[in-house]
Amino acid sequence: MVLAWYMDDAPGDPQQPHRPDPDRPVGLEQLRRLGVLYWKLDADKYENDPELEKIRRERNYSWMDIITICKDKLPNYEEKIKMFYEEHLHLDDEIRYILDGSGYFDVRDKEDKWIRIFMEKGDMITLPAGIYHRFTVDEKNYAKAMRLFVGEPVWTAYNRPADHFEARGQYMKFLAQTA
Ligand code: KMT
Ligand code: NI
Repeated sequence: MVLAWYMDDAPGDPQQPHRPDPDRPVGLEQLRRLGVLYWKLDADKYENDPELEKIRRERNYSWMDIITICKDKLPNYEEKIKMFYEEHLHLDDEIRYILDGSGYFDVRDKEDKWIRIFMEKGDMITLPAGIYHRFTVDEKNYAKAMRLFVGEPVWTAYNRPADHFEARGQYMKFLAQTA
């Protein structure tokens, strides 16, 4: 099961869980209503996995690469970590499959509250185009992820506010329909 919760408002290190007490869990169904899709796969066989191939084929996730997020492997680590954690949106879906390590994807709900999604080895997620989100590794400082795209990659992140984009308008429409 995916582990997700409403974040607490405590200041401090974003790489800590920020999981409130008492817990405020968020389920798959609620994520789905935000357009966030989730799969659990066997990351040990990502190089030859019929389940992964099926998802990629059905959803046209044709392009992929692998990024390792840790101090020693990622050039400009500190700068990139900071960038990933700026609230932003993309004009295409953000599709990530965690092959090793772990991290947090934070997404805004309909009331603009932060939902934190804990992603570890074997977790695959699609964040829809136009959703405001951010990413950080957790306190272990290590994540290896497959990045997938429908066709050619579109990397640009638009920091909030970015409400004038067509993709944002489309996403708001989607949210209104699933209310
Ligand atoms: C992004 O766009 O936020 C990222 O690529 C985060 C790193 S992938 C786990
Ligand atoms: Ni992003």
